[in-house]
Amino acid sequence: FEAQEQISYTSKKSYSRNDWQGGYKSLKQEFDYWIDDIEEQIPPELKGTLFRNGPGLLDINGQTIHHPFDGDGMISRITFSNGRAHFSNRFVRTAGYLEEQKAGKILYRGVFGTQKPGGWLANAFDFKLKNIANTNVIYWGNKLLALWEAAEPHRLDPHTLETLGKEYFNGVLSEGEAFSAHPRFDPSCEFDDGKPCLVNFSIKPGLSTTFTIFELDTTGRIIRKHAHSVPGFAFIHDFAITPNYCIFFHNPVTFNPIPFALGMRGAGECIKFQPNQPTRIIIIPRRTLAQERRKGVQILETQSGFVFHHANAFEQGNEIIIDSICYESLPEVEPESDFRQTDFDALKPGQLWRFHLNLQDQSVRRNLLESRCCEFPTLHPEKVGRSHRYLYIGAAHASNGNAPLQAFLKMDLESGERQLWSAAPRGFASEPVFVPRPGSQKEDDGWVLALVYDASRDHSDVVILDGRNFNQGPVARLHLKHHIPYGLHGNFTPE
Ligand code: 3ON
Ligand code: FE
Repeated sequence: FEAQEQISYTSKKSYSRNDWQGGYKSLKQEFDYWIDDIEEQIPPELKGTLFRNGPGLLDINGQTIHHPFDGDGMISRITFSNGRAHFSNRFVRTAGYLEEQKAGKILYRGVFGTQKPGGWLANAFDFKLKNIANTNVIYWGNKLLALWEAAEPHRLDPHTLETLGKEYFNGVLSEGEAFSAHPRFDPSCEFDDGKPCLVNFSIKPGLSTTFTIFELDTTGRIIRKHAHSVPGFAFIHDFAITPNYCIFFHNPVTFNPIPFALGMRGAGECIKFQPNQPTRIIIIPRRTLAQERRKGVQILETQSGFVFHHANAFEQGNEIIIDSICYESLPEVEPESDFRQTDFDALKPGQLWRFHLNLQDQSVRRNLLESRCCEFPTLHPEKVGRSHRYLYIGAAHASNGNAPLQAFLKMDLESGERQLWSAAPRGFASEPVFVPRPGSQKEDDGWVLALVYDASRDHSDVVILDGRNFNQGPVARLHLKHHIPYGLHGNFTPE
């Protein structure tokens, strides 16, 4: 009877937790090969390189890390040319990675609860950070950079993926200074004759929080840098830009450093969500030239909630409109719990909301765009900071409830149409990346590239969907010779 109950219980779900767990194993080997196991065909016009970053190690020589966000960064690279694709992966040789691999044990505490062996006494008063370079990878100004939000970027050789060292942008960044993992690429900067530019930020936490904004030109030079301070502790992972503004969601959280100091919890586990306090939306002008007589930093308020990722923002009349994935609260990482045992049903899903920020009367209005559990929103690169029609997002297979990502959702915000391609029951999704078809005019004319972990083979696939139509399934599915642990972010470069 028990066995029967088990079956009916799991058959309601689009996944089994055991399958999902398979994507959270270390990949210790580094590969370099042409992908030869391909379903259907790689579009011959698809030319360029997809770089992905994410935790490659979930253990250090058998000592398991407490949370995937603490895992050492590993870059995967998939290069497309003439209908063929090449794969390679390399760990970022950060100082901490090299030391720990040599020692064969955990030497650093992680932000999300990884501790050195030996209990709290062995961890107390150790405030060193290991820059794990695991969150994003960008190619900008002829530099390939692995990013982690609490410290400086690591530069890699784009051809060999060899780690070249830490990047300080000609000394504009100082030793240990953060450069977030969520830069935004402005396709046409109004203040630089319409040339593209990269906008990024850093957060310096404390009793008050300092936001620093960086803008880089196409040669990779930091051409603007300015800092602003706001009261209170902040944990801010992502932001959005418009031609004139940077927008941050200052989620209501407090930080209690004592369990961290005493070696009992990671710093990230000492952040407590405050459901009865509002979210403050911080709007920082990208330029503060006196003659423009712009208002300074504006702070608007909205409901409590937690946002990791924004899809996009744009200006419309007196408003800034921003689409973001909101959670009802920040799930607390319990020090005793194992992330592999996550009870998805016990957590609230991330959902896509649209916020209207009225700069005239400082009011905020919001409406739900999509109730399906989703995460990792993306769009056409030319639409960043401009009004967009389409979004592509990682999504759950089922239309309600919380579950791991198994599908990709295309949203048409004009017609309201949704298209879903699902890899369920045994496939697990990750961040999609939209690549415009060369010479295309329409916003959805391109491909959506993503890694999918296939539990049935315990390997990962590179899936290519047609951005115009998800309904006929992938254009091509490239089978890798191994799995890739669930990753975080990445980017495509046509080079
Ligand atoms: O806020 C302070 C400043 C700061 C930058 C204190 C602090 C120590 C917490 C801190 C450091 C923050 C860090 C290192 C954050 C790293 C975040 C990270 C590696 C990943 C975040 C991922 C977010 C999401 C939503 C991932 C979703 C994943 C899935 C759906 C699974 O596939
Ligand atoms: Fe992120």
